[in-house]
Amino acid sequence: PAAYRTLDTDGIRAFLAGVPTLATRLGGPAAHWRIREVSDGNLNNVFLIDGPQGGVCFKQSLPHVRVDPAWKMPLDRTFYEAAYLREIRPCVGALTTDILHFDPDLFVLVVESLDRHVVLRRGLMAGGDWPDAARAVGAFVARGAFHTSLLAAPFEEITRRLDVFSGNRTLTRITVDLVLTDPYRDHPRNHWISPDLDGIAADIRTDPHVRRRVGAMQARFLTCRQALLHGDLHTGSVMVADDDTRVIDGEFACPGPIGFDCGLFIGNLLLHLFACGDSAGQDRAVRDIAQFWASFHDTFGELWRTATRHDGNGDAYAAALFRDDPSGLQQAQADFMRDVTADTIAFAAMEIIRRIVGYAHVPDFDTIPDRAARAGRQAAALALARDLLADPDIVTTIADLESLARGRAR
Ligand code: SR1
Ligand code: MG
Repeated sequence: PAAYRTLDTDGIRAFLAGVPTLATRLGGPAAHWRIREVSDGNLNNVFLIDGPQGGVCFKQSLPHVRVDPAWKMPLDRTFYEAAYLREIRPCVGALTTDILHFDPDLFVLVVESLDRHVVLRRGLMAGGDWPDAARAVGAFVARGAFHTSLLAAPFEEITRRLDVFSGNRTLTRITVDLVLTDPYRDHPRNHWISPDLDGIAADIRTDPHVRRRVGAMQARFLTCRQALLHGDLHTGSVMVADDDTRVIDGEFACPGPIGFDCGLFIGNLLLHLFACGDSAGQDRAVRDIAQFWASFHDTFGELWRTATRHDGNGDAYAAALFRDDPSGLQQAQADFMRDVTADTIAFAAMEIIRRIVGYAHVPDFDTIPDRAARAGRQAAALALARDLLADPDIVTTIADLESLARGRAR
């Protein structure tokens, strides 16, 4: 758009001063506002602004990938992030941030500032422990997924919403390429730390069972419009304080299978488990996987039971079928969760693979100084991911996944 320009700190100051609600929130004269760049992700510019009365977080799309200016990209991602926040905030409350302003010409999104929080990934890498965080993320996924699924509301309402997010093609293309495809083909975007990984990377690419499963998961991601997904739920998309957890960065929001969000989160906890050298940290990662899953599973199940009891008007698993048949409902829920679990395990495996041999790696591994040790732990994580994809029966529950991973990471 003609009006678009990337704002520098002076531009940000003038922009915020021109939006009365934001200027009031910050307070005082604009010249006194402190503006700090905190861009951490691959895509956007992010700044925190503090004034005498309060703070805001300013995020702007760039016409390219932030970490690779040669990789051009449309600007619409903050539009979808703003739309996602508007949809999801009523379902998840303070498990995400409040949207304060969106500018459709500059593709600027302003949300509440979380300056007393840290990024969960960075906190875990520093050896920190947030015992309630994984449970909160599990509740976030359950509430967001349930309320945007056909279990919660008539298909007209649900599909109208999902259709909007089907338009998020720019970032869905990134996911299709970077997460679901590139690691399984020769591609210049792929890279890895050491020739020690050449063998396992080739194994993953050539194993016919892996290929078949990856193909099926590509189809599942693109055709199973089960709910509105966050779409990039790694540990860098979660901010934590001692008494608070928030899921941020919903720019990849799209319709899809619920197990995609679960798989990305669990996949990143598994990456941390393999990267983490100490046994206490590994135990915490396993605990977090267990708590995330229990919270997701129980919250989703309870929302579903409550909706059925109160004659909820979802068009799938309609209340009329199960209102007087609690054991039938229990069986239907078990069937549904079995599918979500299988998706979760497969997408977790694919997240592990793409974060080690694909384009976008994770600092959990990147900061291990000894390259041989790093490659050794990465090879163990890749071997687990390959086995999970090659044989769906190797692990069928999240509890089995935890013990297999814990054993392999020793
Ligand atoms: C070019 S974007 C690379 C990755 O960063 C984002 O956070 C997503 O995970 C994406 O796959
Ligand atoms: Mg992000």
